Amino acid sequence: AMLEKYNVTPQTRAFIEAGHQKMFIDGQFVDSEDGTTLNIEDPSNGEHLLTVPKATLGDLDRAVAAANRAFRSGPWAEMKPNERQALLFRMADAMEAHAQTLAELEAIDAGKAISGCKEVDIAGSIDFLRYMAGWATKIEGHTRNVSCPGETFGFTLKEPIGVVGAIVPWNWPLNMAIWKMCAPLTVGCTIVLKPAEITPMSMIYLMKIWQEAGLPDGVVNIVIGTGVGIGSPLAGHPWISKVSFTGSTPVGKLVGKAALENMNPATLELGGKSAMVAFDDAKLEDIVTGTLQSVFFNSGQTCSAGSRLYVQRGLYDQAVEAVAKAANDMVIGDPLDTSITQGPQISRGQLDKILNYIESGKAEGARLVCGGEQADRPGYYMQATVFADCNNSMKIVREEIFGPVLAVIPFDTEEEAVRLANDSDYGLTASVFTQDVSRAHRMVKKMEAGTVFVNTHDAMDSSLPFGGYKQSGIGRDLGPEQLEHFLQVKTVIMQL
Ligand code: TXE
Repeated sequence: AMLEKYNVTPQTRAFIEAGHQKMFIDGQFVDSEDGTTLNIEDPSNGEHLLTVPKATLGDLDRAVAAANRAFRSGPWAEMKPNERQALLFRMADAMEAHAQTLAELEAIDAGKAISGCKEVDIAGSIDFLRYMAGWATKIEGHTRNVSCPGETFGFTLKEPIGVVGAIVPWNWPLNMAIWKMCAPLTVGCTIVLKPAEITPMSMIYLMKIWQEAGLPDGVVNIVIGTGVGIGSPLAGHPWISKVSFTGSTPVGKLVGKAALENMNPATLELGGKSAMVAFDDAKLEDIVTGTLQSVFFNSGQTCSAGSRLYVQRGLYDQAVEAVAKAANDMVIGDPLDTSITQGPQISRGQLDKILNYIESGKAEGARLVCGGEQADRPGYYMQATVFADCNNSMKIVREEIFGPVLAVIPFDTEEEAVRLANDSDYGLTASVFTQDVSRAHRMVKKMEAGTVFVNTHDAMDSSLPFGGYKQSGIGRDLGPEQLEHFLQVKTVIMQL
């Protein structure tokens, strides 16, 4: 239905009209060895889009074996850092040339509003690949002034850790995969990546264009399948050396344990329930922009979304009114319509989860200011919703809803704001809204979160690390900090 209504690129049209797309192992587009498939649906109307292979354990083994071969021998293993850097830049250029198709496939598959998807998901991914590529020639060990007996020279080497097993979710399918792949590729690792089983399209297309750009066989392998079917076996696979995961906290714990069984480190980017704290002197437009960039962006399906808004009593009524207006102004529609700001939720299951939280918010006495219902159209659309007069004992304030649902809570003093904001199992991001520089600095230090924003929320940059405190995860993506997760340090002591 979408293809009839919108003028998509010939590549997008051909991709979907093919009716079936293959996964990518050792430089080949392949079906699963037993021929089984998964159905991919369009979340904006529930219609069938196409089928993809459902990998078996044998397919997974072949992918991991190919990644091992590519890591140890052949063109990738022999590539100099500056050659690898040049290749990564070519891969980024290819993404730029195909940005429109990538955005369309992502919008169709994940239900993303295409304008935001192009600006944030696709452009952000290209920027990050270029950012990381720059580090390929700048990986350094150290020489140390050693005091060993005799004449001794001591230094360290940084080496790529090996084959990386990556597992990513459906909320930012291309972007999260790029977050997982760029750092390992930069330092010379190879990858087996499992997209979420409901959103594999952009990764399949990316492999077509990366292969054309010159990515050698086996360096990146894409296996498609369920979490239990191949995600868990990938995380615990004996031939990988590192696990990198983004997804829910319960699954992250399973993945981390599976990695540790093989003594492999795991980077885990997990759930969140991030607090926005607005003082009386905050600018309303900053608060509104913060919600539009986080809890109301991407249909609220963002781990770092500011889903709890604490407002000091003097600004409280005005802030509730302002965020409710922002929520009411969200434009729901077809993902490919460039004028919309909100697409559907990813699935019936996620929509039902959100609707259950709405009921729980009402039952626990929160005041529904706007939204609160499934939107009246086909597909899994949810109205942007604001609950006011919430408190920290309510489920809608404690648990990750993963939808466009904001809970607003009043506070009186700075101490109270700190206590309420930190009263969460999660610690991914937090934000502070104030014109008082001293207070901003005090709050930054006190917030228990991997990222603290001031007068904004969910601003990202390729150079700045992103990751969680507390139950929001272990390790960091982005920035030079991420590179360390894919490097081993080798100590060399030479008796001269
Ligand atoms: O996530 P899962 P789900 C949160 C959000 C959402 C909830 C459930 O609150 O409502 O999680 O979403 C793979 N071993 N987040 O169930 O299952 C799975 O196939 C190995 C926040 O979709 O964590 C997919 O590729 N892998 C989060 C990936 O894990 C397994 C983003 C993520 O899916 C597995 C997504 C297993 N046992 C959901 N089980 C964020 N941090 O942004 C599943 N997977």
